[in-house]
Amino acid sequence: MSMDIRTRLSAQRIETPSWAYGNSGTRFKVFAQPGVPRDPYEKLADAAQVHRFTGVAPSVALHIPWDRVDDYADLARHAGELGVGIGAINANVFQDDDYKLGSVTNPDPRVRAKALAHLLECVDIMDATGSGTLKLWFADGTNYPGQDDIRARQDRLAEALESVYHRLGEGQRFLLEYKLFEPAFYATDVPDWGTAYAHCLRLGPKAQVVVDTGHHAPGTNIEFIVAFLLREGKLGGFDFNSRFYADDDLMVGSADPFQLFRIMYEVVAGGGYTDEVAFMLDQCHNLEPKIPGQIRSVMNVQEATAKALLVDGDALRSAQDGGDVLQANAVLMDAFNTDVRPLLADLRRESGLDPDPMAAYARSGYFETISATRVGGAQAGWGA
Ligand code: RM4
Ligand code: MN
Repeated sequence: MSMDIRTRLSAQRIETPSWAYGNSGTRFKVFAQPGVPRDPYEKLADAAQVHRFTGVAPSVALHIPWDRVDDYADLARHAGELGVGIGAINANVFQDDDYKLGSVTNPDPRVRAKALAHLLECVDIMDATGSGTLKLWFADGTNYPGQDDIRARQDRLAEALESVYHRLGEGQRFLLEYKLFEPAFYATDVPDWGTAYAHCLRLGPKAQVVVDTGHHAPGTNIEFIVAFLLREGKLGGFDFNSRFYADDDLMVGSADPFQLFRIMYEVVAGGGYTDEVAFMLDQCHNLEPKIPGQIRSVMNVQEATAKALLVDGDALRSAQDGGDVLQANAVLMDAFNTDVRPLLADLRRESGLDPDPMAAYARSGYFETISATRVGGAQAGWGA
């Protein structure tokens, strides 16, 4: 195996989301877990554990207002002391009564102004934390035909995105996220990659699309979207998770490791395995413990990446050029069917980590400590 694969794997960076460490659940019930953080400082401490045992998760995405603090520079300092940094700032314009009929697409200009002010506040937080990425997901849409004017809502969206775009500073960008449906059940304002792409294209290079792997209709070929966006320079990053039915937010690589491999293959083949593309997790651990849930997820992304890097590009190209369908498919499957766990264990050993992050975390006693010390106060949750 080429040295190059090992170096590239060691350089991987996967961002974990602050909200994965808080309590979460379905619309029916949130099950509290012992030791769950009470504030953003404690969430960062948990995220630092994921980095400590995997070595490849050095940044943490924040969600505002879930992670609102008085002094963001202080929060960033705290992160630095823990050996991690602040990653993407996720705006939240979906949990205020005012947003019932939409945020930036709301027919009421007062509500639109309020939503825009929040998005701009998120850019201020980027300035204070040194974050380069703003992630925008809009729950906006309508439930009934005729409820609002579909085209007018696109105009309002475009106007807000333009204001945010012009507020971005040097080295800052926004990633526009799409989602097929939910909470809107009739017409979602940014339902698919094409809509997100069109808005980003009009604005310029600081606007890119983020692919949340749980946000498509069943059967959608996500790797095609990845290949297309990369080719156009518009793939800004991923929100990784797994789904069986809708936006399930399960651990990435758990439902369909083959799909994750196919996605990572297109990333690698399309030149997207760089710092320009953000590999973020967007997950909730409703049943399983959260820190090991994140560690497992990071490892799943590493495994898919290792397999993608193992694809023999020359053999693939010559099979493709020769029209050898079976051989081309076999080259890809050979890589997918390779057990990369020994390679990753070896790489961890080389960088001074335990080869088995799950076991090392379990042995560390961290869970016992937080369960015993984090008592009193309100546990963090997703605020739903
Ligand atoms: C949304 C979307 C966003 C995430 C929230 C919690 O469905 O995926 O990226 O921030 O959920
Ligand atoms: Mn997402």
